[in-house]
Amino acid sequence: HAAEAQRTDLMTITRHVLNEQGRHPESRGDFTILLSHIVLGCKFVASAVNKAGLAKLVGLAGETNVQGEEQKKLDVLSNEVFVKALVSSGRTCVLVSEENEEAIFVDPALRGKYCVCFDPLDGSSNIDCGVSIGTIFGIYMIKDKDNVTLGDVLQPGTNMLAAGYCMYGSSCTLVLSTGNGVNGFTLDPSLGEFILTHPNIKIPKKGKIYSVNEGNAKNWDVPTEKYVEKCKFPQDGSSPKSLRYIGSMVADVHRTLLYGGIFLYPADQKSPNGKLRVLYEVFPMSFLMEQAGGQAFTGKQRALELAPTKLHDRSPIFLGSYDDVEEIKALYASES
Ligand code: AHM
Ligand code: MG
Repeated sequence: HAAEAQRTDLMTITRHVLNEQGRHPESRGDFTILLSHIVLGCKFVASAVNKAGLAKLVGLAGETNVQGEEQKKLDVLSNEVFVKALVSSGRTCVLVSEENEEAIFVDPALRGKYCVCFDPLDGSSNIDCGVSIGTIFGIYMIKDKDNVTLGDVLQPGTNMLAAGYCMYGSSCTLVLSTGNGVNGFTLDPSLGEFILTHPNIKIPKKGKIYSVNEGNAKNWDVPTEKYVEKCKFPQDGSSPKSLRYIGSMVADVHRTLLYGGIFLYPADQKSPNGKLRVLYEVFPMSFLMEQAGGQAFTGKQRALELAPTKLHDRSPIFLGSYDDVEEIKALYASES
């Protein structure tokens, strides 16, 4: 009976969010409309990513293809699609994208109450070899949409209303939290719909995997160095952890969420604030981790409590299983 129900009673992402928002009837319609525009962007990017190799047959990025059309780079194209989808939803007043130096203030006639911070296509180094890449987004509510300023965008992550990512991998998976747990949806290409496949994701309390660009080790600080040493040569009789590093934050975080473990992009002598950007990389992923029962730490504080001062601020980040992040917190505490 359950299998039959699964096949005929499809829990699409729209249906799921409408159910969840039942608690807030006043915002129900607006958030659902906003989300459906984000989902549209994700479907477009999924389809473009699938054809990325084939696109080379008709023309390379920056060149003109046989139809005489300019070929846009995938990340530039994805950004245009998301910006247009979000603006046309009529539910946003300000957008922050990794691809745009400045915040985008939406035309007053099209303004709604939401602010969306996003990285339209993260993991750029993996595009040309067909390895998983993704889109990351975080959503805030703006108090006064008619007088929105840059200051409204630079909020701590604790004010975030919803966050998610979409991974373009061996399947296309969208993971979302509206502050009430984490759910995963897989794109059914034959339906063009995201279907609930991973309800109520909880990250294992402790993991067996660590994920870091170890090529930066010579520039690490002492706690990071000690932590990774512990992963490889545990002194408590436990087995060493496995190392997995894809180099796409979405894919590395997705694995961490499902299998447990820790993902780190620490500070180093060359990049004292690490590499990952607070508003559209660190915050959304930290929000999801906490919602799944894990933790996210910067080396100094709870990641969501950071107060960004600039749009493209960076921060070191350690996120994943509760117990694994506790260990890194202890190492930083003993350092100071
Ligand atoms: P990008 O925005 O240029 O794609 O960089 C972000 C990516 C993340 O997806 C990933 O976690 C990280 O950069 C990997 O960096 P590195 O190549 O330094 O290990
Ligand atoms: Mg990025």
